[in-house]
Amino acid sequence: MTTCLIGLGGNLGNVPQTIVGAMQSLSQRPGVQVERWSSFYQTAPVGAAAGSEFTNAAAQLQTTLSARDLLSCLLAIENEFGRERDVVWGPRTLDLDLLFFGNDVIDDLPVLRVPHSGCWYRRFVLDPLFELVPDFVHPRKQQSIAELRRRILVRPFRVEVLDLARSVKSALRTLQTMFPDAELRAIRQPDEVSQDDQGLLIRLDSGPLPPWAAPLKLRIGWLDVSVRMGDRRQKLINILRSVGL
Ligand code: PH2
Ligand code: MG
Ligand code: MG
Repeated sequence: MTTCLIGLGGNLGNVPQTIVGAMQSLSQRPGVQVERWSSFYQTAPVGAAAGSEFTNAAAQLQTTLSARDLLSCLLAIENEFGRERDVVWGPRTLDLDLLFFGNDVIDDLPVLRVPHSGCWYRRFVLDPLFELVPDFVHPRKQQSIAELRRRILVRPFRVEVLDLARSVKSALRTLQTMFPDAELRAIRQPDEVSQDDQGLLIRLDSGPLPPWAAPLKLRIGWLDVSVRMGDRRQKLINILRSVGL
């Protein structure tokens, strides 16, 4: 038996009713028991095409399935409740994300990353999880849900963007006015990186890291996102919104 945590969300139709229906459907699957779920949270939509306000929740399950089989099961239930996949990060009736599968770290499967890559800095994931399992320790970050949540509640919230291509500085200036509770900085050299683990340290481009930056990857607040040039601004906005800024 493995204890799992899943994130639930949606913003089309009667989402609370859909979530309850999805939990019932999940309980009826062989090898899956739904133990409990959180209350429902109304959350601001993250993403330019995300649509209207979301309802989010989290649930705790026990399963004898593998992570991969549980994921297939979650996808089947999304489909059962009318999920359509035409727009990436678009409005949806139901999204079921596998957040944690016991203490497993799975990153060798292209379709399945556990723990879920966004779960440690997204307010709409951490608030419901905090209600269910405040002391559960993120097996990669080695911090509890309560600690991860407290990190993103700090204001001003510091965000350092590793700007190796020297291209984000002007974008950061306009974003700073949109996000007065954030403290945005572009970082280009080792001595500009702050020493503590507050806030987020983000790299938007992929490719090799300079030797001085490679050790920083171990930092709790490190977030590596590879995006095309034109998408950087929107990606940053999405990250800042998911932190709750
Ligand atoms: N899920 C998304 C995109 N944006 N915004 C909120 N508030 N809640 C979500 O669950 C959510 C979102 C993609 O999965
Ligand atoms: Mg999701
Ligand atoms: Mg999903």
